[in-house]
Amino acid sequence: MRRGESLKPALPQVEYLDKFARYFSRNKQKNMKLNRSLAVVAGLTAALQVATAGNITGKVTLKGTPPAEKEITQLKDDAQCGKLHTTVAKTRFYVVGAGGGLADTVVMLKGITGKSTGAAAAPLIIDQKGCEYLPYVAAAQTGQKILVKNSDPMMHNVHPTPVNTAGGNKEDNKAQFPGGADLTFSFPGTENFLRFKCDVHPWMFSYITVVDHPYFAVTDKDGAFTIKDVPPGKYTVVALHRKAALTGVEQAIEVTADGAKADFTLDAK
Ligand SMILES: [Cu+2]
Repeated sequence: MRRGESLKPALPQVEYLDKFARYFSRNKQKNMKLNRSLAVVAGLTAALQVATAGNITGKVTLKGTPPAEKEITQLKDDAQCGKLHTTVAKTRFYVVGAGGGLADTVVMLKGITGKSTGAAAAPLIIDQKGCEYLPYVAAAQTGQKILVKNSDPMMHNVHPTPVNTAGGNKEDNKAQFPGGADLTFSFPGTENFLRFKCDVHPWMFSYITVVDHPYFAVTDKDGAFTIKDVPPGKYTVVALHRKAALTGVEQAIEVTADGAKADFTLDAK
């Protein structure tokens, strides 16, 4: 073999590789353009969805005079828990704020199933502070993580007692030492006012309503609520309160791109 000949077969190969590189580069640019276009379309779709979804806002007002809240004497008499309170710890059955606004009312769309985004949602956080659960009333989606913290210098025992066992909700019971890791709970079935209790301190309760969609809110200290990003349409919205409306008070609403208003008046019982 003469010198030089060995290079000849390599030339077409180099040419081919070069062509391939140019072809790949062209297509890469095309693909990038396509990806950019798809991203723009996805962005527009998301923007349109947000633009057309509306918020349901409203206020829940209590009519009448509720029974007086009672001092939690067991808490006061507990050597450790009592000294964590500088004011009298009372029951939280009716928390009424400005203008008769009723706190701790769960407001949610009714009749929507299988729309939970709970698996991807930020966890609901419940704290144990001053030997009380905070908040007293909350709501979470099915499959959403519920993190329970212990901010107290003593042990608690976190004990959810669900009734929708047919829906897969399981009773649990975990001790939590001071400074211990947060405990995680999650429930696959819907349930109104799923009770959490503490076996160490028999006055400690929290009630978490588990919903199969993200369209719910809990009223604030003045009875106000906002249910965000509801797709336009006609719905039944229901207000639930442990004492004033245990089985719920309903009203029909229509949500447009401008949202909707839904005020409720509940009777003290
Ligand atoms: Cu406790």
